[in-house]
Amino acid sequence: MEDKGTPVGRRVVLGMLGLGALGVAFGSRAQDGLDSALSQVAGKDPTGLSGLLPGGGGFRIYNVANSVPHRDATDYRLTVSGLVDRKATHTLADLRAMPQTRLVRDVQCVTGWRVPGTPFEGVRLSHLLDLAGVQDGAGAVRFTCFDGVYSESLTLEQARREDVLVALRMQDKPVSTAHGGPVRLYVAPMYFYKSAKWLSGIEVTRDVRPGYWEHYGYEVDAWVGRSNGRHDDPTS
Ligand SMILES: Nc1nc2c(c(=O)[nH]1)N[C@H]1C(S)=C(S)[C@@H](COP(=O)(O)O)O[C@H]1N2
Ligand SMILES: [Mo]
Repeated sequence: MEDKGTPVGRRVVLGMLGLGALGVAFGSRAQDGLDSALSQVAGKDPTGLSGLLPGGGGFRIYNVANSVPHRDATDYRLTVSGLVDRKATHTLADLRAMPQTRLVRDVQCVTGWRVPGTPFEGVRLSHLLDLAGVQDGAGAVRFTCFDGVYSESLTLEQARREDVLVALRMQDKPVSTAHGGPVRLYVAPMYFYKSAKWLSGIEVTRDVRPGYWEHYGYEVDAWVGRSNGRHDDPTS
């Protein structure tokens, strides 16, 4: 009967008992609540006006799922699987310990909005692929998300570009929950739908498997300015 309210209550209690950092625990819960509330409103906002709310920073917040479970340093995992020699499961600490690359590029959504000069920082996707050892016969990479709904894909050649990151930071701070934190993909030269939020799986496959929006007509090769019938200036 009281099960509904239990998870949050237990988290807070565990925070009090184990960590002793009561203010921090409450502070971060409150922030997450704001972030996810904003992302849920914005995801269903046909006017796009919620992109102008504080925290948007010129971005529209998109979420095709009804809700997104929160993950942080304690429970976040990124799996690398498929046609690889060494399957891997990386924690946030693992990813933070790897070489980091910072890129500053414009972001372009296929619906028209553009945000200039946005810093993204994280691990090159090519580094994770090298760690796993891509097998002969592999031709593509599929990305899955812990929202349980979204997916994306790149060819192996695209995935190995230097401007494709598994991003831990955006706008020079940790990727917020609303923007797909703690870890999102960042594909600098392509329309922003390629940059899967709440990234949880990297699967090396033989062929490209079209992602979520690509089933609704977006192009698989999503180069900014050279796809989807648009003529925007390139972003990378
Ligand atoms: N998991 C997930 N990733 C996603 C999306 C989404 O709805 N779910 N939307 C995509 C689209 S269309 C865009 S434009 C960007 C928006 O990123 P933002 O919400 O950080 O502005 O995320 C992309 N990645
Ligand atoms: Mo988009």
